[in-house]
Amino acid sequence: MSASAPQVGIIMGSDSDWPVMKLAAEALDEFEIAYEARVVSAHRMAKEMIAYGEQAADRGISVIIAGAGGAAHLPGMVASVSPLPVIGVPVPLKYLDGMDSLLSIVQMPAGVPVATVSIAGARNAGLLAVRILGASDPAIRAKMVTFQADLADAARSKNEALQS
Ligand code: RP5
Repeated sequence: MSASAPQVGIIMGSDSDWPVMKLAAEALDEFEIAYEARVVSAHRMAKEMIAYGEQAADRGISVIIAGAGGAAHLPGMVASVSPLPVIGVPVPLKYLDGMDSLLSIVQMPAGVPVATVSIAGARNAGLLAVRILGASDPAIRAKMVTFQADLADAARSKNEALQS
C-alpha cells in the first residue's frame, strides 16, 4: 500500500484469500499505482460490504478488484451497489478446484457486469486495472505499452533459445 490516495480497491472475502490476491497488489506496485487492500466479506460483513461499494467512488477509487472463494458473491454484490468497474477474481479453495468460485462470479445478470479473470488470476486482475486506468491516463498507458513490449521481447528470446 502506498502513501498517495488509492486508485484501486482490492477487496476479498477473507484474509485467507490474500496469498492469491497479493498478486494483484504486486502488479499494481510494478506500475506504481496506489491501492488499498481490505477484507470485506459478503456473508460475514454484509453491511460493511454494501458501505464499501457505495462509498468507494466518492473516496476516489476508480477500479475495484474483488476476490472470493467458494460461494463467491462479493464481486457481484459490490458491482450491484457501485458504478465503478469491478474485476472479479475466483479464489480456489480445498474442494472443487475453484470452479465454484468461478461460476459464482462469472454468470452475472444483464445490467450488472463483473469482468471475471481466470481462477486465481489476480495478476491479470491487477494488469486489467492498470489498463482501465491507462485509458484516461497517458502516463499509465505508456507504462503498459512498455510492459507489453517487454513481454513480447521475453517471448521472442525464449523462441530464439529454442532455435539455437
Ligand atoms: C469466502 O470463504 C472467502 O472469500 C474465502 O475464500 C472463503 C474461506 O474463508 P475463511 O473461512 O478462510 O475465512 O467467503
